[in-house]
Amino acid sequence: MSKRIFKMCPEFEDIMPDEYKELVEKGPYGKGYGVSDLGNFKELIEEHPLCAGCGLALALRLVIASLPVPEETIVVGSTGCSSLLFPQVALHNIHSIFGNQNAVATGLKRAMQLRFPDKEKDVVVIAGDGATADIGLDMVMQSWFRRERLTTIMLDNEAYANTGGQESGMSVEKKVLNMAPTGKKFPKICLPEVAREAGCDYVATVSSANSRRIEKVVRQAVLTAREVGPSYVQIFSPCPTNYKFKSHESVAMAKAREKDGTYSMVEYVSDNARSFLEGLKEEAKHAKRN
Ligand SMILES: Cc1ncc(C[n+]2csc(CCOP(=O)(O)OP(=O)(O)O)c2C)c(N)n1
Ligand SMILES: [Mg+2]
Repeated sequence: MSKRIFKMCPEFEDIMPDEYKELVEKGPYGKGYGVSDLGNFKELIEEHPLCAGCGLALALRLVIASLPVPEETIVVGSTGCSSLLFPQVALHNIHSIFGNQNAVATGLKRAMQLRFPDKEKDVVVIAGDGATADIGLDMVMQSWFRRERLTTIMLDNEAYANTGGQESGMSVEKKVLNMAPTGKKFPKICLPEVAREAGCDYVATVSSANSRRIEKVVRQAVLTAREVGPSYVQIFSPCPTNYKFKSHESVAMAKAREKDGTYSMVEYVSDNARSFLEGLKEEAKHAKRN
């Protein structure tokens, strides 16, 4: 199996920027890296186009470091702030039209199963709250009902951030945003509960300030999708630009919302997923002992 998922076209080598070459050479592939290894590999080009203090950029870096097998993973993204980042990450990724991400991921996963019947190819959707909970909700929920073997990760900045701050279903009640001047009229959608009821075998929420929990839940979600059924992870990713706080306050903001319970941290695991994940833990313990 090739551990190098990105290759530079030799004809372009002399014109590609140095940091892109570095991304190809020092990507996170094949070494079993985790979040504590961030800084020892290159997952993202430094001069990415997101705002200073963007909680979503931090979340994405942590997700990349948490994928169980990045070299065998394909990320399906959608329009929004994260789509500006994807061309610059060291992962196979595909952009889908806003809202279509779980439909595109379904086709991709099925094609991968046909093309590589002896390999596990993890297909992971990473999209914003608008793409997941509003405009793409139909495709997202239908993929859960159909029990597609996908992991859906929402980067929840509680707004349509990329288009200047409209409210999304995930915005908090009464919140006034640049383009929601009278304040939101209904509460935040409880998508984790919707995911559980729609048949996801593993559901978890986490904040971008909690790197260890991101590592744990992303791994469990991807492995559950591989072996059991659909999984959903929702990552609170504070947005300094639209929620109007200072860029250096982003991590504190995530921690505060986690602590005061205004962003609830939940984990729902089906019986099948629980016995599968417990089996994995037992195997790991056994491997450590021997
Ligand atoms: C089919 C379609 N509808 C609408 C848009 C406009 N649009 C681009 S990004 C965006 C908002 C994205 O919000 P979200 O998914 O929360 O991502 P964020 O930018 O907040 O990360 C919208 C409405 C589009 N590009 N394509
Ligand atoms: Mg958003």
